[in-house]
Amino acid sequence: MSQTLSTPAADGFRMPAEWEPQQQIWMLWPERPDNWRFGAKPAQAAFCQVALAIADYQQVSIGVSAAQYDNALARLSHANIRVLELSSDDAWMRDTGPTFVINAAGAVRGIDWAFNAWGGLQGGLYWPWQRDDQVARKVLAIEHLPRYRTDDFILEGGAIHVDGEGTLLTTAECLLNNNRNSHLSPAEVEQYLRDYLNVSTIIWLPEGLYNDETDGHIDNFCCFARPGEVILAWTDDTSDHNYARCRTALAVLNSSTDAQGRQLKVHKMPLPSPIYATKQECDGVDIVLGSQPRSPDIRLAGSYINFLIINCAIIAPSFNDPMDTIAKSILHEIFPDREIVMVPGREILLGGGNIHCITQQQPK
Ligand code: KQY
Repeated sequence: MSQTLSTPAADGFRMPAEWEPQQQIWMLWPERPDNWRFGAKPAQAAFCQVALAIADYQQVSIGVSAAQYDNALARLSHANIRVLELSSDDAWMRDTGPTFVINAAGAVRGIDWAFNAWGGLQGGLYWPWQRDDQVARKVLAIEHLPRYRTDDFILEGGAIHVDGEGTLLTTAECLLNNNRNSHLSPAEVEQYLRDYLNVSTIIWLPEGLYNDETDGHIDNFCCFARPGEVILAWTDDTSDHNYARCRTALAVLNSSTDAQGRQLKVHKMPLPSPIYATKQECDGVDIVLGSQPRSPDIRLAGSYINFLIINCAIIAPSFNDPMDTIAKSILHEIFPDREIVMVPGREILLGGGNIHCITQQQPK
């Protein structure tokens, strides 16, 4: 694995859309007891359900510590699943794994963004994060793929979505947050996105979903469905903290054109009813100074937008909510050529994210 000193755009590489053909999906095994209740055992079961659902369609590689290697291997026995020893600080492959880029000849490379655990010492979610920051490099080494490293630019994969045709969606709440790249102006942040992802149009939503621990990652709030079409989390409940966020985002999307000059079609995806952790769920999480406190009073950022597109299917979270059926039928209408597979998402949500956050697609 070599480090490439140029930038992807200069070398003719671009980030493909999630619906473009994929080689495999990368994941990590959850273990830390100050994030996942009861020693991460329920979370491990939830991650297994996600990995096995994906493996029905395509290859999955999952990184796990030496201590948990045998356990993960035994629970993920499937011809399409490869279990690899790979240390990390937690299990958010979307954010710590590489962002893959491709060129017209079909070559694949990876971007290894600097990572600071969603805000470093200014509101970050734990310390240290050194092993997480090494995940992208290790994945690219395993795959023998060239690596672009941005030592001076922090980004998590969940903070961006692209349409593969020059348009990027993100939120100012996250990417312009002082706890990420305070040394850069908004124009300089945009230049990094253009240079590394080869995009020409950047659509900034002011905020993501209310109470998202990541400072409003786009992947929990709004995503592309295909070029020219986006799906936005939605509520009509005026008392919901997300009410103003959704309307402001819709206004931005309605007044935006994408890189190809198209007006965006916006599909609304209803939010599940507000979700809170129970006291028992919170009590199962170790209390560690510097880690995210857990309380039954804190609304969790549950959203059906946090789904993963794979080659022939959509893997989406369900929340044991009547809205699950509606969300599934909306996804079915938007993606008629893909099977819609719902996997319980509550346990992953308790840890601070969902299916999109724990997966990363590697393009063909
Ligand atoms: O992408 C994500 N949603 C990661 C969230 C990390 C939460 C750690 N408690």
